Amino acid sequence: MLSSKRISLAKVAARAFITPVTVRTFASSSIARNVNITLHKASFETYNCDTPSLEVNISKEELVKMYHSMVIMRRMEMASDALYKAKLIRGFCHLCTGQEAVAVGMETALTPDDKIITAYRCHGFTYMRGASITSILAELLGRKAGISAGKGGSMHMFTPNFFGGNGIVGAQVPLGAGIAFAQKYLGHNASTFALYGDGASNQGQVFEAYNMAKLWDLPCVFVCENNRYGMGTSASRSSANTSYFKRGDYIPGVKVNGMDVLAVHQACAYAKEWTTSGKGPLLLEMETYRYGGHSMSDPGTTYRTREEIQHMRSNNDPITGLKQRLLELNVVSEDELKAIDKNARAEVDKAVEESKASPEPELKAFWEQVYKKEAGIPFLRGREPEETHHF
Ligand SMILES: Cc1ncc(C[n+]2csc(CCOP(=O)(O)OP(=O)(O)O)c2C)c(N)n1
Ligand SMILES: [Mg+2]
Repeated sequence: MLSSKRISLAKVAARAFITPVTVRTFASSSIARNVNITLHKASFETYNCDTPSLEVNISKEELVKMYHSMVIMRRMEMASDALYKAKLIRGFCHLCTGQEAVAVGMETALTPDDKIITAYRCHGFTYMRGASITSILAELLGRKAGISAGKGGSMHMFTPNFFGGNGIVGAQVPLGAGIAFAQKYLGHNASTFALYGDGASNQGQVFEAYNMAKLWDLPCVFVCENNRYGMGTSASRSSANTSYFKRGDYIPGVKVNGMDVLAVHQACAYAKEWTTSGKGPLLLEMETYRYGGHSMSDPGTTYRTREEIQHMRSNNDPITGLKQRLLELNVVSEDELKAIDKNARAEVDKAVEESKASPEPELKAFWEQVYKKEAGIPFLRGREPEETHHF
């Protein structure tokens, strides 16, 4: 199964402000623009449903675009890491390094009508939903060019079809069910993907959302991004049942190799088909791994070993995995991949400079976009009585 979106390399390059990358095999094999790939048997494990197809028919352009997106995401997070260490990003900063395949594989299976909601590990999803790198970095820097129109702060990452930056663990899950309710109520042929982590999975509200979603057969895909830890607590220390894909009880589920972008793509296409065909909700568990600590203030090495991290990096890295496939399939050459890597670095460097050059928002921005003007709210309380703002 393959997304209907076909994005040419020229478009990838246009978005990236770079010279178009030429893919060697295109010129010589225009008859075979698509490739067939058989995923590993262990890519999926199911609970009360069929297995998503292991056969992937996908265009070479889309494969290269997946690679490009993951490389950009990795670079963008590395840039955020550096900006944080330079004390230009302050407060909390949660990076998704290692988890790139989830955001990329999901987006390539969806259309813009589908909605995604997640918590604070949201930079990659924001990029995939169409935000520019500059708008994401400027948001983290608290600058005017930030995605939330200059409000600043590391937690707000909204685009019209994406709601990220929710800081209360698990609270976005019932909101996701609510968005799916609206889609069903309004007769939209689309789904909502509501993401949460292994740490959030034990929140009572997650189960309340499961219940309502099944009761009303909402087009909601509950996606547990199981990166094995919630802050410094391993999944097995927080969850009595770590088979997150089975925890919907009356909701079928699929466990997915979340380090393989194509497995994620297949599972999300399957989930979209499932939920929009009136079968009700579905649960996906993405088995993934974060290379860094929980946030920038956590070195991430006190509750797990360096060997574990190194093992995941060396054997399961989503970018290296796709790179190997691209080379084996003769879709691109090593040199072409190197050019993509180099251009991605230049693109992110440029975005860093642009976002740093953006001014800080004016103080009055703090009072804007809290309530709709039409709501007629007369004032907003500050931290202290004299800070109360009257509109
Ligand atoms: C209701 C609530 N309880 C506790 C916290 C503190 N907290 C922030 S992140 C986090 C861990 C969540 O882990 P997980 O859901 O696995 O997501 P990950 O950070 O691994 O992406 C906790 C406990 C919170 N933000 N909200
Ligand atoms: Mg986690």
